[in-house]
Amino acid sequence: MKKELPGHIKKAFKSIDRFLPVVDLIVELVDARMPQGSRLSGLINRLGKRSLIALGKADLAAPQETEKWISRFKQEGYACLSLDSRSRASVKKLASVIQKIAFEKIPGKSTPTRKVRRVMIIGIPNVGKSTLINSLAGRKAARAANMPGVTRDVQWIKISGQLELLDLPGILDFSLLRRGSILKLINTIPGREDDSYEQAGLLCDVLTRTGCSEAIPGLDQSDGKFDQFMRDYAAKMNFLIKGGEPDTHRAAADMIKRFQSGGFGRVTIEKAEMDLSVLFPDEENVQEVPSENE
Ligand SMILES: Nc1nc2c(ncn2[C@@H]2O[C@H](COP(=O)(O)OP(=O)(O)OP(=O)(O)O)[C@@H](O)[C@H]2O)c(=O)[nH]1
Ligand SMILES: [Mg+2]
Repeated sequence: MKKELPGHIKKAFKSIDRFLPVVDLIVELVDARMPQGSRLSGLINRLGKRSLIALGKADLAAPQETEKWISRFKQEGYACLSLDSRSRASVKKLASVIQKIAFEKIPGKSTPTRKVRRVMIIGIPNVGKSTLINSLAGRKAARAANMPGVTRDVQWIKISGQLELLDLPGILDFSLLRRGSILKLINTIPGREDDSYEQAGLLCDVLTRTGCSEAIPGLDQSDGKFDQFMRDYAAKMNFLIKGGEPDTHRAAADMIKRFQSGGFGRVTIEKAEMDLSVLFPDEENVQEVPSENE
């Protein structure tokens, strides 16, 4: 099935190409709960600029896994650090790394004479780009909210006399769109309310496959009997419909929301040593869709 990218994402691709010549550094913001699976590596490689990977929403991911991911990305040759945009210390650390790399001389290239350095923040929808920019700017310069597709236009935001940041809409390419249902679990793609039961099924399946089943109480004991597990979960949460029957639909919606907001603790669903196919087993069966942007 041929899929189209939404208009604001196509526009974002055009803005990236337009502003690329004046950009000194790209910050690739990924989700620390799924670092490789939320990367836009095809795009970043194509741009060929100096870049750094920030593992965002690190407060929602397992700290020891985040450390492993940082080592893995560093071994692969990337500058990399974790980020919790709600922590001043974490944002300050990123600010100083950005400042350092953006002003570093690139061997064999002349240093720009302008005193301002420009940084592009690139990442999938809802990963926290605008929140990061606001934290770096110390003011509410960009609109941020917990749903994908909030930023519709590009905007340069002045951080200091020396740094300007470009806020872009969230980007999805075709390889990421193929991972649609799993990306719904981290709210990159909006999940529909009436899909909740199916999504909770996927969540339990993914957590089991990736060795995180202990995150949701009782899941590791459920022996793959999902319907019964949801009935038990609903009863435990006191989600009941008339007659005392468990309201499994409400339970499923609650489970997804709770997972997304860290209510089951800090969970990294993609482990650093894990092959991407564990998380996306159907990937190679999906037909390649050519894209002007890939
Ligand atoms: N827990 C946690 N939540 C974060 C963090 N950074 C951002 N968020 C939340 O993630 C949601 C999305 O943030 P935005 O900054 O709007 O994300 P965005 O990447 O700009 O989204 P689009 O513009 O839609 O692509 C908001 O509810 C933020 O509060 C973080 O480090 N930790
Ligand atoms: Mg935004």
